[in-house]
Amino acid sequence: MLVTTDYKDEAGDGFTVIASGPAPSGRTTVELRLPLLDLNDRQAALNRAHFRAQGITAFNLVSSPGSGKTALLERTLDEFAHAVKCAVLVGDLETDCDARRLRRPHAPVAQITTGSSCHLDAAMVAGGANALDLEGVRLLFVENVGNLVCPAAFDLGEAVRVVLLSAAEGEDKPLKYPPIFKSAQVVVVTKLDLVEPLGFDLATALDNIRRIAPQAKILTVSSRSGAGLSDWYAFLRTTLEAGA
Ligand SMILES: Nc1nc2c(ncn2[C@@H]2O[C@H](COP(=O)(O)OP(=O)(O)OP(=O)(O)O)[C@@H](O)[C@H]2O)c(=O)[nH]1
Ligand SMILES: [Mg+2]
Repeated sequence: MLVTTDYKDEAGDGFTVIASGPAPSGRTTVELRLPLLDLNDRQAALNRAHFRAQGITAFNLVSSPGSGKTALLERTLDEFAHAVKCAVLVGDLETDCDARRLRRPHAPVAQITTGSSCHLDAAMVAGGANALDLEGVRLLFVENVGNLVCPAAFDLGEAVRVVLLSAAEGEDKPLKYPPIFKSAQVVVVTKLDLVEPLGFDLATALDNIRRIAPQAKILTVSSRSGAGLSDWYAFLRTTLEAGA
């Protein structure tokens, strides 16, 4: 026998309790269903308030696997983070490869391994942030799991969502994966040094980004040659000064 009852909590949000049983064993199973994204949004709001109270601006970096998130952060830690204290949380299903690449004496870094989850969620970020010494940190970069789909739905409590698109992926990705681009404050086209060798049509890519994400600021960079990185650092500085 299944008994399903809907309740409302003190905040007026709904949840469902499903009780089944008693089974032949005499046990009754009670299942509590809460809307997953509601829970995430609540934790994200807590994260956002916590970061703001600490004077930290959080960036959520999202892209396909291999678009150059860690490479951009490596350069940022080397060239920007001496003037402005930065910290990084980096998410992957397995390994601490990226955390080892990013580790610097002047920047706290922690790896989050998600097991089978294809995106970070707000609770993982809260746990990761607790593991970091955030004393004096002004910028927290959260490198999401490489995935152009699922991270779109999960607010982490960031102030700014940065979506990366590399020259190796093709011009059509904003058209094919619109939700993530629509949710971005900034789109960074990466691997600018590969535009020519790969025959990447940069003008079309920029048009596609503008069509899907007219709200987004667009930057073009190469973490290999350093092209465009001064614009990225200027953007970080402006965002900090604006107190986002
Ligand atoms: N030519 C060139 N290669 C780059 C650039 N940025 C990153 N790469 C290379 O691209 C590969 C992937 O870069 P990562 O920084 O690891 O990419 P990622 O987005 O962090 O990857 P995941 O964490 O696995 O999602 C590495 O071999 C980098 O050296 C760039 O600007 N130009
Ligand atoms: Mg990475």
